[in-house]
Amino acid sequence: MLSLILPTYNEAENIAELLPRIRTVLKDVAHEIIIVDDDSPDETWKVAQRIAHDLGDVHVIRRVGRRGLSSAVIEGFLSAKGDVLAVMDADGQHDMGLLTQLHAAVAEHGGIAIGSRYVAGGSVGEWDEQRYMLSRIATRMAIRLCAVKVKDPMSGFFAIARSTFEDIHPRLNPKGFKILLDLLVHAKKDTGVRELPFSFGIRAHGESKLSRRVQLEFLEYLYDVTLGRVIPLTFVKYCIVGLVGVGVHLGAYMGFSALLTHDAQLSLMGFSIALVGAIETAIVFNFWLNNLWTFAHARLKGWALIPGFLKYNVACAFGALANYAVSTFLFSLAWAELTSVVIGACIGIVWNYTMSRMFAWRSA
Ligand SMILES: Nc1nc2c(ncn2[C@@H]2O[C@H](COP(=O)(O)OP(=O)(O)OP(=O)(O)O)[C@@H](O)[C@H]2O)c(=O)[nH]1
Ligand SMILES: [Mg+2]
Repeated sequence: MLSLILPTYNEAENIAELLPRIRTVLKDVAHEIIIVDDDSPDETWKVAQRIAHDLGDVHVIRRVGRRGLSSAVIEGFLSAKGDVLAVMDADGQHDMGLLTQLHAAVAEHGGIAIGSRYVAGGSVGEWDEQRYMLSRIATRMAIRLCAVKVKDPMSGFFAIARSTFEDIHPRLNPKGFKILLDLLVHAKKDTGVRELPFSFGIRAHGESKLSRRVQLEFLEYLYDVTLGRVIPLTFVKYCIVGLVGVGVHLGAYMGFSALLTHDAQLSLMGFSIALVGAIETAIVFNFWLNNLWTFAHARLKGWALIPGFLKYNVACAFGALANYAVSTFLFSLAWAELTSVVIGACIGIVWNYTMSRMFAWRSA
């Protein structure tokens, strides 16, 4: 039996057109169709549920509060009944005529069968030069990581034997868009893979979800499955935010001190006030960027931001105090303003790091 997963986000118009056509194509293959929708604002799930109501072999999973193509596909696979699992975009770009061949290839040989744009006879259709180049570069980088080499590891159109999926599943890192790549990265080397050519079509209705964020997630994924195994991505992001934060600290200090300088003179009091303003500005900035990027997977929203921000201030308090004490001390000894500010900021960072090593992660 074939279980076909259709991941959807804002595909209400497409799904209504697609389902009857898929059923015609698969009329001679025992199958079920599982639509996994991430609570689309255009209510794709509602349209799909209405259609599924009359059709025993169509099921809808509506995921609330979660987003992500890879994780949606995995959720579909996990709830499927078939011994062959397949996935296809729900926007009409994948040639559904190939479905029976993908199914037959896996039913006969096991492993994975890919609808491939980069083998002879396949094509990407009407992409502009920029998208084509980006895709080629990303594909080349991706191929290097795959345990099993293929021409199109980024295709969203493939079938996989249930047993192969179950074997790989515990090792998956379902971040972002590229579920096939993740399967090929974590597959056993001797997994049988076949590529069948197809031409990538034009989206029937609606908009692409291949945003800049998705592209950034792809780069993060590449890091995760290589260097990220030694140095976690979250730590690297935290350090990058910290470094940018030093720049913000300096910039804010210069702004505040300009306001407090009179007749080209900055008193110790003025210096202290500018410094406190700069330290808090840097704390606000670091909190904002860490919340947006470093810890995006656990992002605080709405009212939860307030206690989160207060706790973050407590966590930074010792470093901030060390920063303040060193900078004002140096300034009172008549050191140059900016030198005092930069040395204070560095001491604050070293202090935070040392305290963390000594008390929080003693044995790390
Ligand atoms: N459940 C779920 N489905 C998604 C998500 N993002 C994209 N999809 C679906 O995954 C499929 C592929 O997304 P597309 O936006 O078509 O990506 P693409 O085909 O690479 O890009 P285009 O050529 O611009 O269409 C479509 O059926 C989308 O509706 C998501 O976050 N959750
Ligand atoms: Mg598409």
